[in-house]
Amino acid sequence: MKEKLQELKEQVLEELATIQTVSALKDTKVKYLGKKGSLTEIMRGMGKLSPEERPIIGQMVNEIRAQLEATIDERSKELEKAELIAKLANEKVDITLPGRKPQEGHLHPVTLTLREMKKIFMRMGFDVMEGPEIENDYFNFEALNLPKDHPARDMQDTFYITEEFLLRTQTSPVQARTMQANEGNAPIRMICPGTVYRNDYDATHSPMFHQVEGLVIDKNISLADLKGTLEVFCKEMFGNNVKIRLRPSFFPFTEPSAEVDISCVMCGGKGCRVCKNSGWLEILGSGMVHPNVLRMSGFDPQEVSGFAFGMGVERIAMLKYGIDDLRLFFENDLRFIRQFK
Ligand code: 2NL
Repeated sequence: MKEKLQELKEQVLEELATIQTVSALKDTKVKYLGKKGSLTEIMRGMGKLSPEERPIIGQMVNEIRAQLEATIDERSKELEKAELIAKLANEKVDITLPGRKPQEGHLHPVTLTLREMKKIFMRMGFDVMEGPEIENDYFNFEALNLPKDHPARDMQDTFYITEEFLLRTQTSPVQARTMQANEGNAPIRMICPGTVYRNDYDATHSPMFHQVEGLVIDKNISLADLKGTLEVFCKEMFGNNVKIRLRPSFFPFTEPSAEVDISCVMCGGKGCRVCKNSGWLEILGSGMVHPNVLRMSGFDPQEVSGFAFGMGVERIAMLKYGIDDLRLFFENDLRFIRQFK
């Protein structure tokens, strides 16, 4: 028995010395020291020994087991270290290689245009006001001189939420709210930029789009103030060479009303495909605030007057950048969007 144990010990130590990998080492450990390992087998046979031999052999088995375990642990540390060194040598990282750049984002062309529009009006002393996108019937229509039976309230082009609430079709309700909050006190000089919703979808209409509306109320405000203000805006936006013209029009909330055209930014007014050979491009609607609108929001039309205007941000952006389909703004095709970096 003693010889057998001694032999086994020598055999294991020899084998351990030749092992080159951590996984082979694990296999060897199982082979000799595991539940079904050789040393364990020998211990099982101890029942056959005489009572005098049993403690001696038992002690020897324990010593050998301890020695082998210690040797295996030692080898294991050596091999792990060697394997790590080999791995580090193989997987060397070249820190001098150029890094991978994260893709840089930028502002959307509609945002760029909106910011520019706001800046121009802010320089002229306009306040910028915001309001809710879910409006009630009163502020979206009634307060703007659009009574219950007015065709512009047609279910076909408005997103109603209930009888009472709807997605605002314009940003003018913000102006009505501001007028009422001011309790009849002039002056008011404000713009309200924001998202608006109408049930329309084609190359020049989207169900969600953006508007900038403006309102000035004070004593002695005239059509000349309207024209001068909008001319400054158009020149700042499209360059000093643009001309503007006012065409009589109709809006329920202004009287008189006018559409404002600019000389075509593509051909300079000679006539081209973009302006359909007219030399002019329609860019906004405007007018003198209707006395009913002033009265409903607490201003006396005998005391003050005002002008107002409204324009689509996407339309301005299309003219500024020469884009012919408004839907491009919302399709999120990066080949289109990235051109505005
Ligand atoms: C257009 C026309 C317009 C207004 C908006 C307005 C607001 C108040 C009172 C009177 Cl509180 N008017 N806004 C006036 C004229 C035209 O927008 O074509 N927008 C895209």
